Amino acid sequence: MTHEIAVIPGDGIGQEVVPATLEVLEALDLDLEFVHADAGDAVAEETGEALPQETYDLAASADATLFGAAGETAADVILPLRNAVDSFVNIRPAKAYPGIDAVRPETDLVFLRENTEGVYSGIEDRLTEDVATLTRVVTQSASRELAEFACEYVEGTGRDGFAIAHKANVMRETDGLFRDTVAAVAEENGVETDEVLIDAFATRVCLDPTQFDVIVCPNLAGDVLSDLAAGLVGGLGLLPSANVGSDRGLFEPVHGTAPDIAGDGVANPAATIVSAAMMLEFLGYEEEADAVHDAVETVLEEGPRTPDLGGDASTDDVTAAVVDRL
Ligand code: GGG
Repeated sequence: MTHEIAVIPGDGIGQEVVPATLEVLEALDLDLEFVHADAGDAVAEETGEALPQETYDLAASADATLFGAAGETAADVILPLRNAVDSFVNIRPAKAYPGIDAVRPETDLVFLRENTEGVYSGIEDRLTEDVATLTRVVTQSASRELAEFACEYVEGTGRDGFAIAHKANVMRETDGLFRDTVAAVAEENGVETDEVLIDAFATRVCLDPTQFDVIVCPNLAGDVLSDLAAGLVGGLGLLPSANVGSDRGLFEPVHGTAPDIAGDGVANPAATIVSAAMMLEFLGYEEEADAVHDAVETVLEEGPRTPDLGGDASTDDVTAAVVDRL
């Protein structure tokens, strides 16, 4: 059966790491049909629309989407695209790789981030020149869907349970509802949970990341804390992610457009290649997904490495080495 993959590089280094990842996928010779589409700052400048309707429709109908990075138009691109694939959870593993100079080489975390609401609900107003407001939406239904997924995830991956990261001592209604709902679903499913305040988590994870394993958190917290975890493992060039819905998924590196190096040909493709491995697993190509993971892990350990990891290799060098390993 052919799987249709929407390919949306977006902006900045998305234009470099996504083509690199396609080279890896093509080397596997699977029954994948790649359909290319545009979104982001450049399209917005040209057409006035950051996310053309045909790009949205493609993501909504394809079996999976491979996305690169969003820049200034992130709110108009990545948030609707996650809606297009009905994604209720953003899975962000943060793992240190052997041989990489990491602040905390013992780090092995998985963030399960709520992906539809919270402060990313897009409800903002400018009331006066002096005052802007934001409405933070938390629903029991979205919290429950995330929690049910988290329970299945820890059971499926043989983990002990998960931590619920929140700030319910201040955001009593919204994070209170999130915490209580997630905890109740875990209890219904016999899954153990811990609770941790988001600010305390930030300190504790830096001091000793082995205190944590799977972390279930609201939308913004998941975005910020996973970037923090990237700092522990060697940088944003290493963190993949999967936006998973019931039938579809959108796979993207955690990093953004990296305008400081965009166009230089030195972006680290590892995060996007591993995101594609997560896509392969989602589509049922488990053996190939493992092979891609292993190839990336070997290349990270033995080199070549891009400058973010202390090397002087190009995106093409790293990609060729991964393909070679495969
Ligand atoms: N590939 C990730 C990306 O484009 N990040 C830019 C960004 O601002 N993302 C916000 C988010 O992931 O919710």
